[in-house]
Amino acid sequence: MASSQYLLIALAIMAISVPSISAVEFVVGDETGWTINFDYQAWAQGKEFYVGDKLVFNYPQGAHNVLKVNGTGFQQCSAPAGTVPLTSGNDAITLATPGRKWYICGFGQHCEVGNQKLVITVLPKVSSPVLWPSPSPSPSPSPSPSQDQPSVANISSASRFGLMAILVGVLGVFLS
Ligand SMILES: *[C@@H]1O[C@H](CO)[C@@H](O)[C@H](O)[C@H]1NC(C)=O
Ligand SMILES: [Cu+2]
Repeated sequence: MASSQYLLIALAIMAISVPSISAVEFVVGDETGWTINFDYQAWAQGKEFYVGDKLVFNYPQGAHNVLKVNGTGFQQCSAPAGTVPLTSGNDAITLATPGRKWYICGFGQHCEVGNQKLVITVLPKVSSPVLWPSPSPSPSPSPSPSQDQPSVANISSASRFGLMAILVGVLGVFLS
């Protein structure tokens, strides 16, 4: 029985560690893809985007594009001259930094009229595959662009702790 106990413990450790080291790929709009008249805010609702995760915009090439803009550009459905659009129809964007990210379609009135726009908030990467949540988020020497980052880190380590507690409980049932 000892070896199966080791296996269970190993599985529990993997289940705890994997979410923090693997990047998630989000297909924007899921099967609908990137198009007009879709509620991308509803799509983004309840999802947690972390640094290192990927957004994939799928659309028929030539029918749409993807422009990364700032908050003003998002509101006005405009991008500064010289903004290079993504046009492949299968555009993957790796979320490199935390904070608000805005994307619009630059075709015709797709953004203004078709509501083809997406805003998300990218959370800081969960620092390390830890078994035990660290008591405080790592101190950042530079001023952070968003004031809510420390509490976000706390929530994330709190949910990690919850996951760990569940797994320890399940493990206990197996081993009892
Ligand atoms: C944000 O985008 C707007 C509209 O495209 C542009 O005019 C403005 O310069 C941008 N602001 C910053 C801070 O980049
Ligand atoms: Cu479009």
